[in-house]
Formats: sequence, C-alpha cells, structure tokens
Amino acid sequence: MTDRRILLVNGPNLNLLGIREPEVYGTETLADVERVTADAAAERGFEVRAVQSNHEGVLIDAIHAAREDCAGIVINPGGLTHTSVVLRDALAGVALPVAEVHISDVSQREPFRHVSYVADVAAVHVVGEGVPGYAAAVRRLIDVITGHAEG
Ligand code: CA2
Repeated sequence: MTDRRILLVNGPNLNLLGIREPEVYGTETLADVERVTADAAAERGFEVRAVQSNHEGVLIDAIHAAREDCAGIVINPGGLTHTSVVLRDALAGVALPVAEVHISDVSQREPFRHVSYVADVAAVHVVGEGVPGYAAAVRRLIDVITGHAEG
C-alpha cells in the first residue's frame, strides 16, 4: 500500500479530446491531460495511474482496485456524470477522497449537464478550467489527502 499514488479516471468519449469538438473541449489530447495531471502530482511527490474507458464496468473495476494502493481519485466521468448511480456508488464505496473535474463549464451548458451524481461524494470540484483544471484538481486533492486544506 502506498499513500502517494492517485488514480486518474477519464470516462466515455474523453479519448476523443483534441480530435473532435475543439470549440467545446479545446485542442489538447487525453495524453496531455494525463501528462499535466502526472506533472502536478509529481511536484508534490505523488504518482498517477491513469485509466480511460468507454465502458462503465471497466471504470468501476479501476475504482475498486484503487482501494488497494491509491490515496485518492481524480475523475472526469464524462457523460456518466449526469446518469450513473453505479459510478457514484463505486466512488462512495471505496471511501477515498475524490476530485471531480470537468473541462467545460457544465453550469453554462444544457440543463441535463447541471446535475452531477458524483458531486456530493467529491471533496474537490473543478469545472470549466479546461485541461489545466486537472492540475488544479490533483493539487487540491493532495491538499485534502495531506491535511493541508479542504474543498
Ligand atoms: O466538460 C467535461 O469535461 C465533460 O465531463 C465532458 C463530457 C460531457 O458529457 C460532460 O457533460 C462534461 C463529454 C466527454 C466527451 O468528450 C469529447 C471530447 C471531444 C469530442 C467529443 C467528446
């Protein structure tokens, strides 16, 4: 068990980052997301294990496995944010601190994106800051893990 590893979870369709809809999600790719998150974590002595899947069960299995060797989870659940009780239950079930991140400002988009099933199991929320928001999310999560701050 290490307490210096973070699980980074990206949900369905985020493998398309930088390839489609640059007007909404920008031009940076999933590889950029994983790099900026790992770099920000490394500044604080943490490493990142990254998973992206278009399959809900794969994400849930990765979250369950994090119980064994991670200190917290950064997650952009993609569209599952607005639909998935099972993803929320998995996050609640592992009882690790969670940071929820969204690239776009979901509060300024369609009404169905204003609801998050994950929000109240997350200690940190970063919305609408683009890809740099992942760095902010992992820094704030590490603050929670190390007891420096909350929120
Ligand atoms: O803003 C975000 O990060 C979202 O989680 C992205 C989700 C969306 O369903 C949420 O409401 C907000 C969509 C992820 C799909 O990403 C794509 C990227 C490029 C092209 C197509 C989809």
